[in-house]
Amino acid sequence: MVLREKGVEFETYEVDLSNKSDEFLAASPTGKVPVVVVDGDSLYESNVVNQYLDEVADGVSLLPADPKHRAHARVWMAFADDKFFPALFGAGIGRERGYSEEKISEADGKLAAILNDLEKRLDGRDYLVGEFSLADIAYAGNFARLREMEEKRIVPLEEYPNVRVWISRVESRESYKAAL
Ligand SMILES: N[C@@H](CCC(=O)N[C@@H](CS)C(=O)NCC(=O)O)C(=O)O
Repeated sequence: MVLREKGVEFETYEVDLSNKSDEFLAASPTGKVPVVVVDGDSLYESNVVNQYLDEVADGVSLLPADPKHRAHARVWMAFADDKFFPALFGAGIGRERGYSEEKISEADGKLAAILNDLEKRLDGRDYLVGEFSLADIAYAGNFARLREMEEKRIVPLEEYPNVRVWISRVESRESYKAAL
C-alpha cells in the first residue's frame, strides 16, 4: 500500500514462508516478511519499513506534517503492533491452532476492548490521525482476516459502526485493492 500510495514502481516476487530459501533467510534476520535490503542492510518490522519508504520515496507524505500529529500516528502504529495484531491473532488463528477455550475467550475479550478503543478514536474522524496515513496502513494488512472473522461470527463488527465504515473507507482505496 505504501509503495502504491507513493506512486513507486515495483515488481512483486512470492516468498514461500513454509519453505524459506537461503536467499530469503540471508535477507531477513527474523525469517519474516516484510524485509527491505538497502545497500546490504536489512530493514524489517513493517511499521519501520513503511516509515523508511515514506521518507525516501517522493510523493505524498504518509505521516502528518505536524510533530504532535506524527507522534499520534506513531502511537496508533504501536497500538496495532502491541495490541491489535496479538489479539486478532489469538482470537483468529488461536481457534485454528487449537488454543484452549480459556485462552480463546481471553483473546476475544481483548479484541473487543481494542475494537472499542478504535471505535472511540474514529468517532468524528475519517482516519485514525488526520488524512489517510501510515497509522491506518498499520491495521489494513489484517482487514481481510477481520472480515473472515466477521463472516464466521467471531467478531461482531456491527457493534463497531465507526470501525466498520473506516475499514470500508480504507478498502475502497486503489492502493488497498491493488495490494490484495
Ligand atoms: N511485527 C512484524 C511481524 C512480521 C510477521 O510476523 N510476518 C509474518 C507474515 S504476516 C511472517 O513472515 N511469518 C513467517 C514466519 O513467522 O515464519 C512486522 O510487523 O513486520
